Amino acid sequence: MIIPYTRWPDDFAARYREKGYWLDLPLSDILQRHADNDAVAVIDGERTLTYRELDQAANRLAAALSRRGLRRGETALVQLGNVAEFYIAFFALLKIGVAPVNALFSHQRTELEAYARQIEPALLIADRAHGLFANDDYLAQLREATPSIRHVLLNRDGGEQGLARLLEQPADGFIATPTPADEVAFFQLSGGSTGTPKLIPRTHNDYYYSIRRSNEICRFDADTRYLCALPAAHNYPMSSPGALGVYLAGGTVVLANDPSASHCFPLIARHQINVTALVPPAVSLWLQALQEGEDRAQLASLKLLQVGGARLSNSLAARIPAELGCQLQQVFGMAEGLVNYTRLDDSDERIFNTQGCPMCPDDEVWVADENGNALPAGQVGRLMTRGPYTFRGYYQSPEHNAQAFDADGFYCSGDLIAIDEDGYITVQGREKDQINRGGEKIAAEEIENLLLRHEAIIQAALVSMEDSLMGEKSCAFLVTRRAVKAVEIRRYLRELGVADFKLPDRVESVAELPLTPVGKVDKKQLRQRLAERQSAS
Ligand code: J2J
Repeated sequence: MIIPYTRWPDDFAARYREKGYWLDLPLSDILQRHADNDAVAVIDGERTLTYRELDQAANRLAAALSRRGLRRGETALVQLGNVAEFYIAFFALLKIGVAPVNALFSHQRTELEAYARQIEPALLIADRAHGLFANDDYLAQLREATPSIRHVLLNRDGGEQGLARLLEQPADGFIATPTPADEVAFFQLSGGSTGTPKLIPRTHNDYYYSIRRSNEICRFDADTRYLCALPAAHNYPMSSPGALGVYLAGGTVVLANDPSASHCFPLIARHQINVTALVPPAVSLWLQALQEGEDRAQLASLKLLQVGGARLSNSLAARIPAELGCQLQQVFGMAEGLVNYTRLDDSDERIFNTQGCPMCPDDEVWVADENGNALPAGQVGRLMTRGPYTFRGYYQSPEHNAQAFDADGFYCSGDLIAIDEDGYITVQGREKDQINRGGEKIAAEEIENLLLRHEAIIQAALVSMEDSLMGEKSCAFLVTRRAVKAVEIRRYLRELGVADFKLPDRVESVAELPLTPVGKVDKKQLRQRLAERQSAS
């Protein structure tokens, strides 16, 4: 069985191999190569796993899953938070050629079911610590709605379905059977702009390259001590260079439950963390904590702070070395592929004011005007890209793909950027219908569709509004049959089962929605209204 995906054309694949980007190694090699390494790979609370232990745990789980009949080419839906089991499960599944979707821990029923519908998983791995899986009610519902699920494993469950039980069984004679390196290794989650969250097939070859090259740029090595404070399943802390970069380099990953200063500062001090990755709002909160008297000495070991996921203001950027006492690296990446970094030896000017440049010499990035023509350096337009680790199509989405790619296979990310003479990018805005709430992405259409199912709502438009901490928050403009309160709308959406970060921060009732000349909702005007109101207050 093989998972279908949009392949790179043969001539591109040949070139990427020739240039040494694609090595034809499975991602499980990242751990496999350290099978005899007794250095610490991951620290999760009071638990510590060496590379040897992590690899053996993954082998035991992989062996147990094969005994239960899971086969190469099948898929799994996984929802684990920042726990060592996340990596154990990820490597175990790679080893038996089962491709997971790693849902975020903040995801709820709507998201899980949308993913399950698309991949028809044979296996579900979830956590009793998640509200949905605290008892078996939702589990039964999900299984009923997803007949493909043959096996369920639960973290923090001592019973029959417990993950812990499988981790105790021996892996005698286990032989790994990963999928071929140019096939799908797993699915990454798209931030999305459409009604259903899209999945991004990532192959071993492309993802492994992206991690390896990230390590070179960020200089990760066996002395790297990385704090993973963002959701482990997100592409950024997973691969830029993230935890997988650390494992490849033989360093240590320390897991944090959240990026708050009160949680992270003591972890940094205790484990002598030298690099971590944050989104801009977390940076603001760290700076604020220091101003309010948190001891900066706790951060003494921290050498490099990566910031990405959303636009970092120049002023916040400049405060990082000055107040946190470490170097800043801006990261502008996407789960679809392309990642840009400022380089460690770039000037402050570049590090503070740009979002870096592409990591690979064969990343083709250009700026298009609305007719698809290339714009000269410095002009703002649509980001177009293709390259050895940028995907060629969303999973099973031919219609959307026809819009998201041009005839030459360039992906249009929906970002508005400018590229300077030296190839450095600044992110100027966005064309996709998405809200970037402090790095967490909300597809407006997904929420609007759910709002329209409410009996009192006739029309709905979700737009971004500026927020000093989060960068953006969301506002729902509604045309309703009767007066509705924000709390009612939020409760309604929560009951439908959407992730909390997608609930509108504000609800505005209006008599009608403004339209553009072609009859689409004029979101620009709605955003302007919010901005005017904000500047007036
Ligand atoms: C402005 N916007 C940014 C930045 C991402 C590394 C880092 C981030 C992601 C990520 C990632 C931005 N400034 N520095 O996958 O490997 C916005 C853009 C982009 C979208 C992608 C990685 N960094 N963005 O954030 O798939 O709009 O990946 O298209 O979640 O985030 O979101 P996502």
